[in-house]
Amino acid sequence: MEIIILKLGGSIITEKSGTPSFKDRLFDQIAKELSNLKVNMLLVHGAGSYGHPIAKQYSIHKGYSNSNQLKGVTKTKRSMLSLTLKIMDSLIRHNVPVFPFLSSSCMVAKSGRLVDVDLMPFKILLDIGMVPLCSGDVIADEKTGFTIVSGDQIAVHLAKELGADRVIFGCDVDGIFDSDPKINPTAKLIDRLTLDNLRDMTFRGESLTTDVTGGMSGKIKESLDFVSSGGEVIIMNLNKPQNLTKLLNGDDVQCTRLIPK
Ligand code: IP8
Repeated sequence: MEIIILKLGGSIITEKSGTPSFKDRLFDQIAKELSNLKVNMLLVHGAGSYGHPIAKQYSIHKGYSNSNQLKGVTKTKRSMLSLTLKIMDSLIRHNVPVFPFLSSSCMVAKSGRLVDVDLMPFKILLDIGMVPLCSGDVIADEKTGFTIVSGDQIAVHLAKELGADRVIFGCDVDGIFDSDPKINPTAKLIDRLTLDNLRDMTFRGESLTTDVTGGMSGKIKESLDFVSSGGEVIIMNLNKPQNLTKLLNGDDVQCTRLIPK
């Protein structure tokens, strides 16, 4: 059966600004949709307000430099765990057979890039119909002691290693626009981007749109290899009810597809 990796962006599951807050009503809708899907699904969630502010406060993304950071690592991990639990609770309410993974327990990085990921448990559990759930996380790093690995990097890495057909990035915007849709009401959604378009955009260092944060160009950089080896990456809006269901049913959905040619 087809394997799909769904990245639940931090902006979809949390209120990004302010104190950590989970968008429970929206996520319940998503969980309901997930419960009806007939695909092998692996979920990776982002951090939003549960991870980035604390990580920044303690410079965790810069690696180990002093022992004061250790408290920040622990606090970030605790906060991320509490977010994972909220996601699990909603999935359980909707009878999704979720199986949580702590990324830091099965993944190691070197200078911020994943180098060692234990795939076996993911494979076994996917095979019997469970829905693995992991997240962007603070993980051990061979060079820097610890690092932050984004859910985007994890999603694409797992897709490559597990032979997934598609990675779907669930965001709070329809996809990639030709300008900032929040500033420019005539901004147009780009429905398809080929590898050539993508490399060009990434390597010129363009901000693809200003509204979708640096996170959008990170998704693209992470996706290049996967797309060039034949995988499909879709950036779509999970704020719109039934969008995911429609997409997976092959219906027409506003989104951006990253494709080889
Ligand atoms: O929100 C970041 O994951 P992301 C993880 O997917 C932490 O970039 C702990 C900040």
